[in-house]
Amino acid sequence: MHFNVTDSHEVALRERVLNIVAETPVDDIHTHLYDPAFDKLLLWGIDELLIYHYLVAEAFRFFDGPYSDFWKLDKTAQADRIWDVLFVQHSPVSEACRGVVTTLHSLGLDARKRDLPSIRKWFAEQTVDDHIQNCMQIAGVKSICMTNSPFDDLERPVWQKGFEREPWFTSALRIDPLILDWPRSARRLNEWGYPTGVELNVGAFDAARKFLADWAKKMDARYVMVSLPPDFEFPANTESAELIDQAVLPFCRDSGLPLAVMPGVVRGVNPQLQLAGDGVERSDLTFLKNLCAGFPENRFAATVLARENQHELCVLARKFRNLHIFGCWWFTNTPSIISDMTRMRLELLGLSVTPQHSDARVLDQIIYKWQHSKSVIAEVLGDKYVDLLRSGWECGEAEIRRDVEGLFGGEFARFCGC
Ligand code: RAT
Ligand code: ZN
Repeated sequence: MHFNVTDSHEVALRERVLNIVAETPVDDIHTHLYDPAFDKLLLWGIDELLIYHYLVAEAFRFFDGPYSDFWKLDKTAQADRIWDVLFVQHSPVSEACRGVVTTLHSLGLDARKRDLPSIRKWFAEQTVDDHIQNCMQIAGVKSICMTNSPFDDLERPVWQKGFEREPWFTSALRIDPLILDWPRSARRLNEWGYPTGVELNVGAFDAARKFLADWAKKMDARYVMVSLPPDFEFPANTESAELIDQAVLPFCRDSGLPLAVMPGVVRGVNPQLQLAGDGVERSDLTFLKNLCAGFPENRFAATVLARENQHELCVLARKFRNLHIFGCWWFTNTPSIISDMTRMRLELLGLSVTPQHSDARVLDQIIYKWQHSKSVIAEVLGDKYVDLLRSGWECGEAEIRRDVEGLFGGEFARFCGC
């Protein structure tokens, strides 16, 4: 039976949801942004926006000639070429291109004039500290979780030297090289004072655990994170699986940190595209089921790259409360897919999910990534509350606010045990 609900009641409810979603500040739980102490590693401004690898991949579809013609250009010249081909010669309809437009518009710049030099001039007049505040305020982001890798030669020295962190920058300890390239990582661990051979044995696992403990402490990490290929298996007789079993999981249990896994990425499908050259394949999620079932004392967060995996991921989360689903990652971060995925997650899991993270690599991107995602999430939530209303359950303002706060960071914090 459907309750008799007037159209105006539904319109008002949708409007309320829209406003609450717009007003609710977000914990952005996965980005590639840095505290300003990392100096040039924190990317911002129009040229960085234009040479974002999502746009590079799109621009190359129009470029003729060797890839090196583009790569040999300096940053400004690369940005010029991308602007010309994706914004002047064609209309910027893709999600990544529209993102630049939304961002400029929200910063008060008129992109319609197609005047790149004057946009550049405006950015040149900003200071980084003010710009961070400005972007966070416009985006409604209250904290930014960095992706921090001790294996990154540019960021490691900053950690080693020490710095005072802005309180709104949190950290996730990223460990792809440790898991996916042990022989090289073993050599590096040795150099850094964690004696180990390349052979995996008790000593090697001890060294890896100590390394994780030291870096998680130094970074004050909220969780540990690794991206994985689509065919990743666990348990398995592989270095990666053994390291997870004997080093990462014990460390996570001891420290209480969740392990976030990001399966589905195929690195370097077209190496000529450099950072833009990674692809996607459907993952075998058996490994995740085995982790969740075999290690109930561990907590796992997951975002999966292939659209085809999203339904089974939701079902997996229904079976295992030590699994938290987050974000519409990378190629799934487009309005139509966010809409599908968020709908499916809410329908199968209710509110125990984190529907989105920004994955911003350029500070200014938090503006468009959140604006675009929030408008889709608000629409989906509006539908859900209206469905409830028609079924005989009305949610009040405070209840909706509570739910939305959960979706934008509260649930993840609870899951992490914060
Ligand atoms: O989305 C991206 O920018 C990718 O290049 C990756 O960094 C991905 O998000 C990852 O964290 O591996
Ligand atoms: Zn990322």
